[in-house]
This record gives sequence, C-alpha cells and structure tokens, in this order.
Amino acid sequence: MTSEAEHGAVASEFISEAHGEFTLETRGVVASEVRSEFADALIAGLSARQKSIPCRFFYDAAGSALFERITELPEYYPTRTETAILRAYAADMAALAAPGTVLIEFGSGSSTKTELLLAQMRDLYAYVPIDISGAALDEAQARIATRFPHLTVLPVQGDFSRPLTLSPDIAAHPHLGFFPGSTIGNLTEGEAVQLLTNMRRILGNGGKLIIGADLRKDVRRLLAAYDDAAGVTAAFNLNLLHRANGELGADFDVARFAHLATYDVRHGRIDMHLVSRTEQSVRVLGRRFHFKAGERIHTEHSHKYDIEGFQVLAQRSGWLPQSVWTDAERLFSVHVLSAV
Ligand code: AVJ
Repeated sequence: MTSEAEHGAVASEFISEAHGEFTLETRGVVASEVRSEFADALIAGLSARQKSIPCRFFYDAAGSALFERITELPEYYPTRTETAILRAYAADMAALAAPGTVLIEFGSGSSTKTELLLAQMRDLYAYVPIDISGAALDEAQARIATRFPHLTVLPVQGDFSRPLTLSPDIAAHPHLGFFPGSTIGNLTEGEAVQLLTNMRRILGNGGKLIIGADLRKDVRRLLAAYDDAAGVTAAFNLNLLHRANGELGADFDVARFAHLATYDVRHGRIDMHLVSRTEQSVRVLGRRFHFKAGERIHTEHSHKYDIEGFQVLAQRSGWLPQSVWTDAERLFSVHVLSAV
C-alpha cells in the first residue's frame, strides 16, 4: 500500500468515528477519505464473482465534466426535460412553501435547477444546500449569493444518506426538501426506501419533498440515452478505469474494455457495464484481477419508475404522495411528497 493510501485509511477511520449525529469534517480529510473509499470499493468490487464498481465513483473532476457533456447530448433527455418541468411549474412548487420555510437541497452539486425554484420563492428563511463536497458547496454558495443577494445560504457539509441533525435554528422552520436529477434511480429499491426514509426523518413532520424521477418508456429511447452516438457516455463509464489508474496506480489497459448499456425489463432499469474485450489481468494496489473475454464489471443501475410505482415506493418510506408533474411526452416526473 502506498503511504498516501495508508494516510487515507487512517483518515477514514477518523471520519467514521466522527459520523455520529452531526458531521463536521475538514475538506482535506474528506478528499483522502474519498480516495481510500475508492480503493476499498474497487478491491471489494473486483474481488466479487460478479465484478462491480459503485457508480458514485464516476464523479471525479473528469467524470463530472463528462456528465455535464452528457446532459447536453441530443439522446440524453432527463436533464433538459426535468429543467423544463421545473421551469413550467416553479411557481406552483414555490407555493408549497409557507413563509419562513427552509429550502433544503440534497446533493446540491451545481444548483442550477434550484435557481428556477428560488426565483419564484418569497419569504424563504434560508436555503440549505447539503453536499459531501466542500468545493461544490462553495461554488453553489457563490453563485446563489450573486443572483439572490438577500437570501441566507447555510451550507451543510455532510452525507445525507446518514442520520444528520440540522442546527436548532434551521430545525425550528418548516422544511421543503429538493432532490432533483433522478439520482434516486441509481439506488436499488431497498436503498431508495432507506434514503427516502432518512429524508423523511431529516425534513420532519409537516415537511415536503420535491423529487425528480425518470419514467419508464420505449426501450430504444432509454438505450440511446445511455449509449449516445458521440460516445460521451462510453467515455464517462471508461473514466472509472482511468481514475483507478491515476489515483490508485492500477494498470487497466482502458482500450481493452468497452462500454455497454442494457435494459432490465424485470427491474425497470438501465444497467451500465464495462466489458473486457479480451482475456486479461489487471493489477490494482498489489492485487491481480483476472478477466475472461466478455466478462463484465457492473457500474451503474438507473431505475425508471412509472408514476404509481414511485408513489408506492414513497409510501413505503413514510411519505404521502401529494402531486406530480410530467412533460407532454411523459419522459420524466417531478413528485411532491408530504410528511403528515
Ligand atoms: C446522474 C443519476 C441522473 O442515471 O441518468 C448518465 C447518471 N449515467 N448517463 C442517470 C448517468 C449515465 C444519471 N444520473
């Protein structure tokens, strides 16, 4: 193990202890935690009979830039469709917030969609972006401050998939949660229920949640969105291997892997894989992993929900489905859930 990786492992222990009810980490520690998490996850994922790499590791700097390019592809409809729905109904969504509401965004990343909501909201007490990345929070705060100089922004650096206690000042106000992007689709149903349940706990009684979910549709349309003609999604998927080479000194010959997207009808989800084009072996942190020709590394689930299916999932998580908006082509849905 390299000294950097060892340092990461120590930092990671420190963090898991600090992850009680409230999370306050220094940014440097979070960065090394992420690196060691990638090492652990990659080794565990490649050691399993069915090899896999968790999709959260797509988003290093290069992967995030590739994802931005995906959102602009003609085939990739989710981002532009959700944005159009938010733009069309932002005033109705803003009307869900009583005066003095705190708008809490889960995984605020680049908060461009949030601006559509904020532009329609009067008398918000504060905007609370929650993100694991301090850099993303700084960027969001700067952009929001320029456009909405009178809005109070109270960033929370933390992991919203874990129990998280908001400061008493924030907790005293009504909560409106915002979770766009169909990120929920990356989780299995069981994980999605856990996350929605945790959000229900964070938002509290009387809280509401605005959440985007991609809809089931024609399989060819879905497959095209995850295997675009320009090859950007392929580059996004293969970037996992470049990242392993760059960050962990792995020796993946990236040209000997291919991008593959499939649709699983039974689960209603896209699966992304990296397929070994040949028989080969790869070294990662002193370990050797063998690949048969055609063997796959699973890299992402992207679940598609019909409206009723998503509402059932929400109900299993303690939420009451309140309303839902879609586009004319019924490609994407934005739900409002309420915690009674
Ligand atoms: C970021 C979860 C919305 O599942 O569509 C895009 C990521 N993967 N192309 C999705 C992704 C391949 C994406 N989300």
